[in-house]
Amino acid sequence: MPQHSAIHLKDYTPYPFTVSAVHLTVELDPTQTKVTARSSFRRNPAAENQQAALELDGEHLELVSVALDGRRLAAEEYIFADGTLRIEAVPEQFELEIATRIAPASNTALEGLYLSSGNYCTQCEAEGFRRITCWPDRPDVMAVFTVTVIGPQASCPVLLSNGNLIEQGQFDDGRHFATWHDPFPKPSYLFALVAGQLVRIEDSFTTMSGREVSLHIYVEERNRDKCAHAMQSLKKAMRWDEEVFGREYDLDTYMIVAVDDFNMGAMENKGLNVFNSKYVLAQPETATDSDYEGIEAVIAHEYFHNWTGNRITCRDWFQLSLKEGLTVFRDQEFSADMGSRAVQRIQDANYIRNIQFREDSGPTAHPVRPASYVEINNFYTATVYNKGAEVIRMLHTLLGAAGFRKGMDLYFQRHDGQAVTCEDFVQAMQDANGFDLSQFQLWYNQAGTPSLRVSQEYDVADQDYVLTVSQSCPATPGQVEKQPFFMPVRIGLLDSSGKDIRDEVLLLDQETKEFRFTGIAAKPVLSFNRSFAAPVKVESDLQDEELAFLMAHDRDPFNRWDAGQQLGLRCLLQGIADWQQGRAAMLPELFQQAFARLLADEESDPAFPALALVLPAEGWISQQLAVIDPEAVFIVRQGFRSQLRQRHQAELLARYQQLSSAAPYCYSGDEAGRRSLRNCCLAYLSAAAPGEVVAADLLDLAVNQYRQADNMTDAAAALAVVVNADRAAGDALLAEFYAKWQHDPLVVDKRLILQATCSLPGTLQRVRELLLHPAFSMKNPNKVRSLIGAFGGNLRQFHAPDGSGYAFLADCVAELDPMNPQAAARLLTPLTQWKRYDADRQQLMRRTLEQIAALPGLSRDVSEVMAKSLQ
Ligand code: B3K
Ligand code: ZN
Repeated sequence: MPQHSAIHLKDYTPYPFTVSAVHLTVELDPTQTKVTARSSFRRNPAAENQQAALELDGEHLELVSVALDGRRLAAEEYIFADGTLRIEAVPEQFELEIATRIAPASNTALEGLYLSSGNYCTQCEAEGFRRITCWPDRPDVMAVFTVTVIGPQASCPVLLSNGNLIEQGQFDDGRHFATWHDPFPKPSYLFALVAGQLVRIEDSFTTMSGREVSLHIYVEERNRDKCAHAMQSLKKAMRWDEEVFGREYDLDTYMIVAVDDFNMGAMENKGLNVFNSKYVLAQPETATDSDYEGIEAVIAHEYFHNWTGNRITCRDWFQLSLKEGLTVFRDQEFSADMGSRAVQRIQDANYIRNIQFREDSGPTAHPVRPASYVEINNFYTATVYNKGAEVIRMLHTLLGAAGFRKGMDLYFQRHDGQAVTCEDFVQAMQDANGFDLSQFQLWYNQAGTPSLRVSQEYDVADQDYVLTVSQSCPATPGQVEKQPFFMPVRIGLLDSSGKDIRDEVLLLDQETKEFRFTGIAAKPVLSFNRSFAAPVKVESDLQDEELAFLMAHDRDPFNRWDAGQQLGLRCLLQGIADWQQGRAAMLPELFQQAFARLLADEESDPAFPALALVLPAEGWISQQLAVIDPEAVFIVRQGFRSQLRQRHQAELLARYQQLSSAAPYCYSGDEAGRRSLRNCCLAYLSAAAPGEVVAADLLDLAVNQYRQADNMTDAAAALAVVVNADRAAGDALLAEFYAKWQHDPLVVDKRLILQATCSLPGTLQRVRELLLHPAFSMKNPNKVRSLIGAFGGNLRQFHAPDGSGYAFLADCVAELDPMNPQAAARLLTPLTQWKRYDADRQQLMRRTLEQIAALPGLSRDVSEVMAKSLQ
């Protein structure tokens, strides 16, 4: 395996030059795009070495010419090798002109300038700009960009870049040009260019100071009618950021472009966001409620970056969470305000526990601010994004909403226009509030999920209640010893009627701490870590009956939900132990009754029971096992779902029917909640243990729902039920579905996901066949994620004991890595967890990893994941 060297945070030094302005001229051509960059450099007075040579990054491009202060340099006056253009002796101040040639049509990595559906677009974060021209491609070098885009009028009627359009015109040869100027100095990763045949959907927004901003969404003609929800979401986000953070948009135009080929969700380029079309396009017939939610969240996320990311950016890529953790926190808060705060919190916490905790306990674990990396693209992770957001949320809990806002205001005031570090952010929070956050900084530097042990003592005579909380954090790669974290833990004490007698935020700052509550008349029931205020694991001494009590009474919705999850988990773990020892796994009566109460609950927002009725996810159950046993997890969980159906069939059916609606589809929180509970009942009605046949009348319910649905939410939910219940019936519906939707790539992705996640035998064979289907393309990341990525999450089939699932993944990585290393590295995630499985699977997974590691010419992305996994 090639050895790629790591970059370390401790080695950071300022760039020896500053660049005040750059004029970029891009003459578009699929195979021969010519880029000219004219820029003004000057020595950086803050740099240590005032004699340093000029070094620019440049990769995957042809260097045509270099001119310094108007003089073209001879070949021996510079060196261009290994990704660096080096000019030894340069004056104090100079103009540099660099010409490069690139081939967007053959750019399958989707970094830099590439073609998607025949249209040009760019992705420069983190290090894509160096594939366009030679440049100091690092976020602390900020310049004012003026960009002239030149392209054929016929195939590229639309020519876009960041900022404001300042000039446009025609040439005699059928080409035209547009010049854009962005007055805000920015790092190269925020540069964007889009050109092609696109239509524009227009709207406008009046900012809090009365300025009119034009809002433009650019899509292919066929998608013209699918932009209304994205536009609404954008306007809501703009208003919310004004109201909650006092942040106003700063340019006259805000543009969003949707493209089908995109490695991530979207990109916050200044004034010109480029989006994966999945996060823009929606119509009731094609998008589900969760697609609608996702669009609202991602549109808001990218918009919020304008202040947290663009106006204030990162000093270096180690600080990625400075913008990502903070912006995820902001988008989560926005979504909570737009819909149900309780539901939002449950979903976000669940994501942390299922995805981030797993990452944090495996070979690729890293702190929220990593100390080193080989390939930065491997660090756009749940830890940097979502744990980073939890760290911000803890600050919000510690300082309160008003204190947090004061800290944000100070942060903007101090650092607007700068490239800064995570310390700078925490310092602003500290200074604005006079609150010592030095110990808190550990959250940025120590990886691993802390675990809290909780014990309670109650003294009847003294009416004293003492809570003892201890924290520990397991070793993670490169970090054996951990210091105690500083964290807020919200707790409630409930009396026997279920009322709160206390609701407090405890500050845990030592390994073990005692919290004493006086005047407690009777032993209370403890509701610990309310709203998941601290992103930690908890081992509590609560009895099953206490969990059932909290499920019924806790006024903190997160803990009400979590009590059910904990109880469910205990039952599942017992069931798994029984099954492994050849005994029947039976769901206990206590849980059956709690389930019945949730089902009968007509008071709550239906979205709550819809979440609470779902048994803990396979991934969460697996994390609790010393050795993951995929069959046991799957069979016992399915068996319990079947037992719940047998016991509550009449009630499930009644609730399913009661929740139906004759009104046409409309996306709203209430309606989405109703649909999710109804679809949850539908899924239970077809729940079957492996090998058990689903009764025809129950399966028909789903088939009928599929046929009658006027919207994708109900259609896709019904289809998922049928696909997992009955192979023949599922195949028939999947064929119908494809015939109807084959022209719509986002809907076709849903079909791929359903096929790849089907838990029935034979799935791998079908997935292999789908690789050859015209609906699949290895070049499109959405297709790769929907088919291969989704299959990697199919616990039962991916972990087939013969290792066929692993071999399949290795084949895919081998094919994909030369095309798109970023996407290839992400596919490896399930294999990185190999040490968590039994000896046979470990051996198969390890061998697969070794086969991948032995592939010639492996990318930096894949090599880094391999090296960590095999250590
Ligand atoms: N900042 C982009 C991520 C770019 C990923 C580069 N590999 C999306 C976002 O977080 O808003
Ligand atoms: Zn982001």
